[in-house]
Amino acid sequence: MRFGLYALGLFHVFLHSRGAPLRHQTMKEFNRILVTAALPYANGPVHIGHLAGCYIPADIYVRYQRARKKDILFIGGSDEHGVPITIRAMKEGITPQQVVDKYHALIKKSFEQMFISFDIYSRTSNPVHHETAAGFFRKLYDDHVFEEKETEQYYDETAKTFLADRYITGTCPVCSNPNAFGDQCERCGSSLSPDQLIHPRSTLSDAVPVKRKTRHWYFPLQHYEIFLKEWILNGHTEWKNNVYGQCKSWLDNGLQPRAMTRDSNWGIPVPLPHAEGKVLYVWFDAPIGYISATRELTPKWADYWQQPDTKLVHFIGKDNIVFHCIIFPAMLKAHGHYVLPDNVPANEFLNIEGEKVSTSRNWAVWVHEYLEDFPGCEDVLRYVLCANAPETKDNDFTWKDFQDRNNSELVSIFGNFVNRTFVLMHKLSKGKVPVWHEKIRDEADTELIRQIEHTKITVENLLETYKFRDALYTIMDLARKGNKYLQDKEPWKKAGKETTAAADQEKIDNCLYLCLQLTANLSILINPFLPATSRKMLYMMKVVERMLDWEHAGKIDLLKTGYSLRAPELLFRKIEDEEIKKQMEKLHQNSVKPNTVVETAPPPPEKKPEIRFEDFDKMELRTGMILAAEKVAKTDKLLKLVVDLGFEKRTIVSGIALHFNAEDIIGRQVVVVANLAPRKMKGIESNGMILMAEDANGRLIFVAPDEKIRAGSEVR
Ligand code: B3M
Ligand code: ZN
Repeated sequence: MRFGLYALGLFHVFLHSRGAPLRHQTMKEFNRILVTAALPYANGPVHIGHLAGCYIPADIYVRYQRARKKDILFIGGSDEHGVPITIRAMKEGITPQQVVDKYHALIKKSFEQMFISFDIYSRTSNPVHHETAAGFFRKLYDDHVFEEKETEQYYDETAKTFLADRYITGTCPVCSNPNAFGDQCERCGSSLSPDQLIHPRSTLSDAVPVKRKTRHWYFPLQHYEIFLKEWILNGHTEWKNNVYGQCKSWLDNGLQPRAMTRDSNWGIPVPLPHAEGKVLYVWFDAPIGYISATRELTPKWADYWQQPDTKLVHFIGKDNIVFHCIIFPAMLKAHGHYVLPDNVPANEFLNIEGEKVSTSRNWAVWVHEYLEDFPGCEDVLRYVLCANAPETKDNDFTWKDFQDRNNSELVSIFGNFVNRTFVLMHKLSKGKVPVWHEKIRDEADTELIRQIEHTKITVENLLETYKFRDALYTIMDLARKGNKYLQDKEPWKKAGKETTAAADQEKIDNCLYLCLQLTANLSILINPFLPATSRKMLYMMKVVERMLDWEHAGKIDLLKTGYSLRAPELLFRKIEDEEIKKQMEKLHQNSVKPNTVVETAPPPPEKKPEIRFEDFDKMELRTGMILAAEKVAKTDKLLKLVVDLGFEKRTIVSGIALHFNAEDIIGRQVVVVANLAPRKMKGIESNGMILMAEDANGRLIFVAPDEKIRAGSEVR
């Protein structure tokens, strides 16, 4: 077991080092640490995926560094701007302010109850944040960092507002989902831009949006490409593979300017004259929220943000990597006065029972509901989410695994060891810490002492390199070894006689002494992971919080001989099948089933009356090729085409502009109804018709010969 684990640990170091083992970490001396955890959108409660992805690892790291007496701050808060908030407000029929007030309070409480020990949990609607973010923008503006550009964007003439990508729905060009969003199709996962949607509609009014000119300030990311490449790809080879890989792919693909402002009335107003109706882009202001919250917390905030001996660490989920590794660092660099992150140990996603978490489908385990259903089991969730953390790849949470890990790891290994130790001490040593008899120390004792010392160092190395799962496993392994030691020594067998021989009593003493010291060590080691459990152990040992200082780990004189300890309390309770069954039912009952049909089943076709062959034969159908195509001015749907019919060229106006870009269809083979009477459309005479097939979702496909054929060939 042990070799397996160490081998794994080494393998990781080797992989991550990319030939320069921990170069950055060993070379740089830091005097203070600033830890941030992603600011969750205050548009809904937090679920266990959020905890596993970012808050639990961040909290473990912070608690560990605090135990090491490091100067460290842990910054969090709610992200209260952006489209997610306004969409939620629309859905609930309340104002954005009411949305953020409601969810900020709920999220904050969930974090507190899960013992996420922020030094501050702020919110981006605070005045100090508005001022900090606007000031940051203004500084970049004054330094002429931004490029000002006018572009065309979708505008809803009914709602009289520009539409954020999320506010536009339409048919997905990839999978034909009729309800895809302008930024993404949630059915097939394609990331989209609003222009790609077929039949775009505004979610505000259902109107067909029109293009309108608008002016915005762009951050020229491309100017930071060389710097970012050097800083990340050469300077931070120790970053996690998933993070490093994503950065590399962004950098390899080349960076583009990004608009840092939006047309909206919810957010931080752009601090410039003539910028009414414009706010800062939520991803511009949100990361600055870390700075604002630090300002709010301490007058010494600038030390943490501006002194180069600060170690800045961002804990986030994988969907936020580009913002924290590329865009925000480029902003900080452009500003010039700030430190850059030393690491961004992002996790992947946690799925639930084999399926992706979906808040819209309610396929999630909500933290506030867990806390209600499992009072007093906060540490159990912390344990399971760390033991099973999606550190290197997406992972799955299942209720069965939750139960197993509780019952056969926390209860049977950790809890059992501590409980047996206490019970035996009361039975065989009058409730007092026995004497240690060095002269009879045997090999098993020596090995256990070595394991205690060794575990401390291993856990330290793993935590410093953000391998929380392996660190937790190592600690559990030590408890496992404690159980084995106790089982092998069987102190209860030597005792219980009328008078226990002095030599036997000495053996009992040594065994209990070491088990008690191991218990004390476990309370220190497990403290960052399971803080409530650790406190329970302190209470049972009647020792003060200071014992949890990391420097005490690895020692075997933590509890002094003769010291009397309290009666044990169970650290963990068994979780019953019935409870798990209930959770499974809850998950399935409350969730909305996904749209399983990819193509909506078409309604029965409307049949036309029978025709005779002569009727059909009246049509002149011919193959053609599109030579030119252009959008008809002032229409959404019409394209003006020039089609080659071999013997002549025709102008045909076709209502396919919502489905095809003009430039994409030039050169296509088509079938034309060549003898259709001319019709005028928007002042253009159309001479013929292009045949299209249309599916139940309204998607149009060209009907064309499936091989190249001379233009003008007859179709019949
Ligand atoms: N609110 C996105 C998210 O919750 C965003 C994070 C901001 S961190 C500065 O995933
Ligand atoms: Zn799709």
